[in-house]
Amino acid sequence: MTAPIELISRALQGHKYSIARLITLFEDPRAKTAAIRQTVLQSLERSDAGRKKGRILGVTGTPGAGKSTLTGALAIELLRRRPAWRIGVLAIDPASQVSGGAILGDRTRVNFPAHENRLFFRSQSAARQLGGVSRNTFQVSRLMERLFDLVIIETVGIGQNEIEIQHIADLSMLVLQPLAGDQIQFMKAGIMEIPDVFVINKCDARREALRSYHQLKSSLDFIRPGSSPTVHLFQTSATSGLGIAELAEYLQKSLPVISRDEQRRLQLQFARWVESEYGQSGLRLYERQVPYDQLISNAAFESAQIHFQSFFAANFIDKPGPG
Ligand SMILES: Nc1nc2c(ncn2[C@@H]2O[C@H](COP(=O)(O)OP(=O)(O)OP(=O)(O)O)[C@@H](O)[C@H]2O)c(=O)[nH]1
Ligand SMILES: [Mg+2]
Repeated sequence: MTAPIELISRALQGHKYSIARLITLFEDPRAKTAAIRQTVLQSLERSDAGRKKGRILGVTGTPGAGKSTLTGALAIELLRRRPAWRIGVLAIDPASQVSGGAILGDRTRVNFPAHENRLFFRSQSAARQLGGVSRNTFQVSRLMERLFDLVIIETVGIGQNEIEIQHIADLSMLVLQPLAGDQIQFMKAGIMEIPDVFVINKCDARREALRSYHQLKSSLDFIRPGSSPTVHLFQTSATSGLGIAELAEYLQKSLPVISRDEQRRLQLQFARWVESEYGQSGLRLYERQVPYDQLISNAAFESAQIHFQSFFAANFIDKPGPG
């Protein structure tokens, strides 16, 4: 791989092929490729366009609830309201094959001219997935937030404890469909505690939708009493456009002002990375001797990866990690 300087400046201009190539670099979890990722992030930080970090919206929910369609509709509506924004969509694909942007674009039914560079799609295989995201989702999100004003991550349809997105996104949105009987399950899973925003999609089916709305509202009042001012509940139809403006209005106002605990997020994700690359023995080593608190500042996440690689090797000479 040649010096990525040109790639970076083209990516910052919205050139899709360059963005895709950079993302591929960030999908590689190995410590030995961390140096190049660090170079990329550092040059992004030095550039005016890349210095500002975009926000990350996590879209999760039951399979088939309309996450992709809603993501597409929201992206279009947000761009209509904020023409200067760039939006990157990262969809975690349950299928094991990695597909290009076109296929996802089709799936979301987003009708955007090919030369439109304010909207970018990427799908990521959920092979070796963890809680609805792929093991590389976090790494990729760190690149994408430098390239886009908003990154929307659509997770694989969630099950009982697949709420990993909460540790990556600034705001998590749970998409349900009317009368799916999801509510009871979510109560059990404790998943209702997580999302900042609840959406009942497919509200073109009016009667069922209304019933689900009230059911969810009373569940929330029960599980999260007194939470009404902070929990946001929307009814949408991604296909007819109903409620999309209200949801977009809320997101466009609230996303830019959310603050995040970056250090905590990086530390948690570093431990995740250690575990996925070096397994339990790596994790034990890390937990016994966490020397990384200082290192895992934003820019030095990759240095910490490089350092851990040799740290691990020194402790497990005859048991090298998969990296
Ligand atoms: N009636 C109606 N159908 C919808 C709506 N939103 C999505 N759909 C349809 O529901 C089906 C699933 O939509 P997707 O957007 O693929 O749902 P998803 O949650 O992304 O699905 P997975 O990623 O496969 O879990 C498609 O046939 C959509 O056309 C809606 O608001 N109303
Ligand atoms: Mg989908």
